[in-house]
Amino acid sequence: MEFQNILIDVKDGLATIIINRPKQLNALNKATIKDLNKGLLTLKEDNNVRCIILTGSGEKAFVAGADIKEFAHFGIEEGKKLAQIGQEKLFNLIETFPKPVIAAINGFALGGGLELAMSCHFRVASENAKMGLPEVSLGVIPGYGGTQRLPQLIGKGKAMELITTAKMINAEEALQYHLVNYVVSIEDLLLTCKKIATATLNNSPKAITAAINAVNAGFDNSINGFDKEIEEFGNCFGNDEFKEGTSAFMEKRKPNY
Ligand code: DAK
Repeated sequence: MEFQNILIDVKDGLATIIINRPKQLNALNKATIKDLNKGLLTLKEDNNVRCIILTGSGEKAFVAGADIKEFAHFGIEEGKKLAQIGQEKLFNLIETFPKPVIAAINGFALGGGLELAMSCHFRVASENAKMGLPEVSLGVIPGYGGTQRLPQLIGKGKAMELITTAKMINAEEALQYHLVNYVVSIEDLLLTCKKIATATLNNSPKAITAAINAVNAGFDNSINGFDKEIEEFGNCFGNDEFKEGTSAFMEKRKPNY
């Protein structure tokens, strides 16, 4: 797969997507959002890929925000339209992705960059990482889901503080707030993510998708999460991977999904 702004490496069931605009600290412009959308849709259909790691190139930034130079001249309608398109084509696509998506935060994750990391299923940060939603310092608010996902992850009070002060936090603070699951050295970041990803590879891909759907339902006001869990749980009984998983247990062997 060839893209202008991202690199994709697929190996042993695991895809690593690298946002590759290091000179602009991997700022998210429209072209990068388009590349990410296309790349993710391709990986969604690829049965050889079961888990995805998303990171930024270099050791300085995951993504330093939406590309300020690109949206500086926008009007009201343009802003609304782009927020909606971006949310649908990238941020919601990742959140509802049927395979686990892990953000490897390798430096600055600001504004749209933190929003991108928050749309992933979970996050691991390097010790040098800095995170924040500085949008109000630029006269806008987080427009790629940040006002919703930050409170979901760290609670309303802390989220209000971070959003209204536009303050950056370091990796240790992010760990304390449960914004990231682990903090490791920059050298160990991808290795740690790969270890976690590998642990998912032994499990039923269909059950993992069902679990992602059920967890997400709990954060969607239009759905009863418990009802969704019952539905997804029931559906598992009709699929071949459930039969394989239970047969393997009884035959004292590893399942082959
Ligand atoms: N956009 C464009 N270019 C960026 C950028 C960004 N967000 N962040 C950094 N760069 C570029 C810099 O302009 C510089 O390019 P040159 O001047 O060399 O050409 C290069 O990356 C290196 O940056 P610095 O020289 O500034 O590097 P430093 O180490 O001195 O500082 C920094 C690193 C991360 C502290 C600093 O670069 C910085 O403050 N960056 C901006 C952080 C930020 O405010 N991010 C944006 C948050 S607001 C929307 C939806 C969502 C949003 C907007 C619209 N719509 C739907 C319309 C979201 C907005 C945001 O994300």
